[in-house]
Amino acid sequence: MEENQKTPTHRPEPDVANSIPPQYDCGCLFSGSDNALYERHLLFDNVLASSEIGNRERYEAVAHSVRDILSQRWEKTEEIYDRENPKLIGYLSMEFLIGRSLSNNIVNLGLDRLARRFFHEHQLDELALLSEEPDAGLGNGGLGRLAACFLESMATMQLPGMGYGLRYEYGMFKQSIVDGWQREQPDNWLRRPDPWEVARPHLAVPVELGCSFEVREGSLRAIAGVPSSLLGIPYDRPVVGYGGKNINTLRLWASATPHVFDFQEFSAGDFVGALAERLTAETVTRVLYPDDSTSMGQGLRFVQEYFLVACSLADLVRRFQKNNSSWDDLPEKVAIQLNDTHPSLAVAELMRILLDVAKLDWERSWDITKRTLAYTNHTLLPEALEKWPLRWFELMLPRHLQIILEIDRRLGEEVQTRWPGDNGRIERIAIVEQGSHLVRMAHLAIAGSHSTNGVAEIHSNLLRNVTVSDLAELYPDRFNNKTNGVTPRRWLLLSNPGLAECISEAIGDRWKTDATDLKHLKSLADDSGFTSAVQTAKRRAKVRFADWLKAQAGIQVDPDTIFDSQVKRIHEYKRQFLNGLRIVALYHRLRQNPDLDTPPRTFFFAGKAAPAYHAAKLIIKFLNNLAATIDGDPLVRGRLRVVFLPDYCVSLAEQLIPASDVSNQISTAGYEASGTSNMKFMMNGALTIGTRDGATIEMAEAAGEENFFLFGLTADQVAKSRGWYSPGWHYEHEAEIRAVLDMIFSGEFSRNEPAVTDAMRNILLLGGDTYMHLADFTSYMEADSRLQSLYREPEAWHRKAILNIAASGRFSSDRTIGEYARDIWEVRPCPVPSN
Ligand code: 26V
Repeated sequence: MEENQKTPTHRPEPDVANSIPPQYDCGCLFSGSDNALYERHLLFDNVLASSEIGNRERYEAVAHSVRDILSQRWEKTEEIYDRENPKLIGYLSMEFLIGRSLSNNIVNLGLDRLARRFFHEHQLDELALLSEEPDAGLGNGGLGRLAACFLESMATMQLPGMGYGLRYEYGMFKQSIVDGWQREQPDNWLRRPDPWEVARPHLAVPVELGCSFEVREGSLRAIAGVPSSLLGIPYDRPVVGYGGKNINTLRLWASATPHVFDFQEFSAGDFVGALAERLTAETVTRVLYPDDSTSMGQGLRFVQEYFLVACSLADLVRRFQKNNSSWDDLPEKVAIQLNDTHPSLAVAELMRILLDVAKLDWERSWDITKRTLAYTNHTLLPEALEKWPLRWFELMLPRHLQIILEIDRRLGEEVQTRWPGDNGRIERIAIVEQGSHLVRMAHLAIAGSHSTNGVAEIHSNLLRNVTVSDLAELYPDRFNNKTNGVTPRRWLLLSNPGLAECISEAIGDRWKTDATDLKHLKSLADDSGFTSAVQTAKRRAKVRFADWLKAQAGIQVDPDTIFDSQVKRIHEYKRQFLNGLRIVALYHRLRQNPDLDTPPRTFFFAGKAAPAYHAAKLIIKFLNNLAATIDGDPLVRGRLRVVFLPDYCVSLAEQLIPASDVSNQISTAGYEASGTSNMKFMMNGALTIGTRDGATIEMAEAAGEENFFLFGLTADQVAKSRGWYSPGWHYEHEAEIRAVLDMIFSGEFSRNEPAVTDAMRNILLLGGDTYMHLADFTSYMEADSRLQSLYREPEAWHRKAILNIAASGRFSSDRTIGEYARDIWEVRPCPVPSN
């Protein structure tokens, strides 16, 4: 029964695994005949002499050919949605971390075999050609990548879903490492035309603001009292579902001025003024904020958020009105999901539309708004919970402010009726924070929607019981959990073809669209033939990664060592420092006892620090110093290696994750909402060493804790020991901690850089060790010893790896989306029939 309950009602149809979908006439792409798509694009798109054609041009020609093939189907999807008028999901997100599209679209269209043959016949270097595509890095990390996985799942499950985001001209910055420190370079990913985007200027949307702006010294300044407007130009990208049946749309908005085409103004003489205005308007979508916790001081970010909301709601309302007549039907026809509070101005914007445009009364408007919107929370960190100054609303969105104040007044009344005289509670629940005059965006999102969800069980519980407990008590029925997931198409089929094939040979390929099918691998965990096939696949992925790394970065690593990875944003709570302490301890042990028999290891780190987050940048510096010291010590050569991989991005993850033996998920318990790289590693047969935090708890439960290396304090223990925890105690009483810290503080890893050592001493010891590194150190080392012992028994190791893969099906984003569709959106699939 329980099983059934959890099974989503919407299952995608069985896949077409590598058969060409009948609806495509794609022979021409790869035929080599005169009018083949590829040849034509190659010859005519760039107007270049054939001697000047390089891999970039070849990439573009292949991408355009694939786009030609999918374009009819994309059109058709739109046509069917228009005709069938199903309930539509609008997924609003400030971030979509898409990565590359070409190989993903080829696989999802079922063209991979043909493509491989084509590359072979044309003697094209497939890897070199694919890597001509820049990553679409329109996101910081987990939240943005989740949005991309969700869109892919919706398309695969034939759910009518549309992603709405911003077309940042500059995505997530490029990271390089200079002298161990992070350097940031702008990511000009649109420098060359992007074959996947289609501009739709005829669908542009005007956005009205209560003030004007000028750009001065790089920042946007408001000019009070002079209303202005912007134009949102949509750029559409295809989201190809696996099997290529439904092709949904990701619509990204670019800002422009509505006046630039105003010839009146031109002929009136202010040509230069008009162009300057255009530059100011275009500033709004110029750049993604590269900070996943604190950009609250930035007015431009606030404008970006409103711009996304205004454009996307106008678009959704326009679509709705095309086929529907009564506003009361809006919640039956549109479900809007707010990806974190970033688009939560949607509450006020939808109210404005219903009150001022549709002329409905307050009660009706409020009811429709709540039933249409739903909100997902992705973090409990107080510094990442958005609050915006009331003053900015006054300046830019005066009408929205009126509406928010009225929502707040009524909310206060509701609390007063329910808990008369409980003024403390009214204050805690209020949308506008007393004293600070800040608008709490999470409160607005919770009050103005019918669903609030966290992204893993533990996170949803903490959200409900701690972070917003008063609101949860007021609206208990709104709160629910939706544990995250990742798409098995990109994260297994595409990135690990060797393992994918080995799985399909064993259990067929239904798992590609029903990942719960992976459970059939469980019975093969003791099958020596299958175990050795998995082992071979891992070994090949490691060699492939090592070759790739050598070619890309000139870094040489040994596939015969344990590949032990921690890849994610650099944050104190994620505790890359703790991993560093473990490595120092292992190094120290070898120095004390060179004859120690330990399996050789390579530790990989990758991740970006917010440019203004000094402690995070220090972590990067320390890890690079550690790498250099260990590299320079002949005593541990071939036994220990630390590699910091610069510029972590989706494409790098696709290479590294399949090759990893060990996944580190070691956040201070209670701080990581869910994690999603943990799931990708699990699907690829890495074993997890981690704390009981986020979705790792559910992953261990699914695979059996005996197949995980869990360690450390629980979230409960962390919270309870906050008051009396003392890192000094651990330093005094635990010999290995002291040895490790003394080694670091002695400057061993940072010669002539006392500032680095001092800062580390402050974070780990003198400053109180907020994230409790020292409390978990010893149990981390114990878990690591268990891991080392297991690695000496390859059969036992791969048995556990298989049991992990077998249990990873639950962490497919298809399962997550099925739950959203059933519990929150109440949407059904709208299949686009084959021709
Ligand atoms: C906050 C801000 C604030 C200001 C400007 C830019 C910005 C960008 C992002 C954020 C929130 C980041 C929250 C986030 O990424 N949370 C992660 O969400 C993942 C997907 O649910 C989850 O797996 C991770 O545990 C969680 O840290």
